[in-house]
Amino acid sequence: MGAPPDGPELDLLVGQARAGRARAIGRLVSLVENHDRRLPTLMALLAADTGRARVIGLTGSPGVGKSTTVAALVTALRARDERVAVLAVDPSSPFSGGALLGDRVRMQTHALDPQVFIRSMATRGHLGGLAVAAPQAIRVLDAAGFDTVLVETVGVGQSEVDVAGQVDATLVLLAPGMGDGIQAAKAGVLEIGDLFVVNKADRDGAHVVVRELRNMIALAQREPQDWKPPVLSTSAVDGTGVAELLVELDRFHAHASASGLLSQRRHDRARREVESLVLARLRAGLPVAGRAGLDGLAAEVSAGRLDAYAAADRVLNRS
Ligand SMILES: Nc1nc2c(ncn2[C@@H]2O[C@H](COP(=O)(O)OP(=O)(O)O)[C@@H](O)[C@H]2O)c(=O)[nH]1
Ligand SMILES: [Mg+2]
Repeated sequence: MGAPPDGPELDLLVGQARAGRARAIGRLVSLVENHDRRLPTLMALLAADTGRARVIGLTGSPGVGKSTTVAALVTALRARDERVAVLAVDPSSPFSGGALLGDRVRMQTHALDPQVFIRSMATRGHLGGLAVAAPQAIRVLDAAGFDTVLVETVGVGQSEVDVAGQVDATLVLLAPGMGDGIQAAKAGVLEIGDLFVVNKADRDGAHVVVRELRNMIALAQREPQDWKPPVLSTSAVDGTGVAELLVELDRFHAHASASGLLSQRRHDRARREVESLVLARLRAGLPVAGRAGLDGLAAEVSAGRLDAYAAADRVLNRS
């Protein structure tokens, strides 16, 4: 395969993105979002510049205060002179920007800061879904030289919206009076959180949620050398507890780097990404005859005249 005709334009964009130009970074994220055919070229150009950013995922039910916490963390990280990127991933929306517009308003104090990049991204319909789109977008931001990338996503516990597999550290947010607490823990949240934050500490019942979580975490089987997820309490609206949260995030990063957990996670992430690309390519490369015959085979299978394995073999021309 020769270079695409618009290769030079891509080179230019990558150069500008590396120099921190927001417009170029935004255009590269758009290429990811639109699964542009130049993505393989783009990823090849970026590869050597990746692996430096610290990627932190924030997850939790809608309304717990993820965006508010992101904004507060950006303020704290900027005070340390870090360059920060925010990626709000909306796995349900076919459009970017729409549902997350409110977040942009909340982020407006940062919108004029050239060292902060804020972007929302939709992933529905993406070839390979979140598993491919999020790591690619993160890679763009990483290569653009951001020290920290904050990834906000809705929902926990569902594989499709699970951000845990895409980031270096997962922050699970809960809030009192949200039906969270025990319920959230039951939904598999305890396993994915590296840090837990009970936000809206200014509200009644926050300390109860903190206590419940601490008890549940204490019960979990863990090796002595393993990381014990801290449970913090914040009031993101006024910044209470955010400095402590950052201290714990730093402590986790140091632990993960030293223990090999970070490289293990990055390895697993790369493996999943390659795997989903392989699967997407296999799906796209299905013989036309096989694809065309799918409905006919489905009819045979549903009528009980053929089993699904034999049908699959026929699609793959194995029988
Ligand atoms: N009382 C209180 N309200 C908060 C706090 N943090 C966020 N909120 C409010 O909760 C609502 C949802 O916050 P948002 O950050 O959009 O939640 P997200 O859906 O998880 O991103 C907004 O009205 C926030 O102003 C907090 O610490 N205390
Ligand atoms: Mg939000």
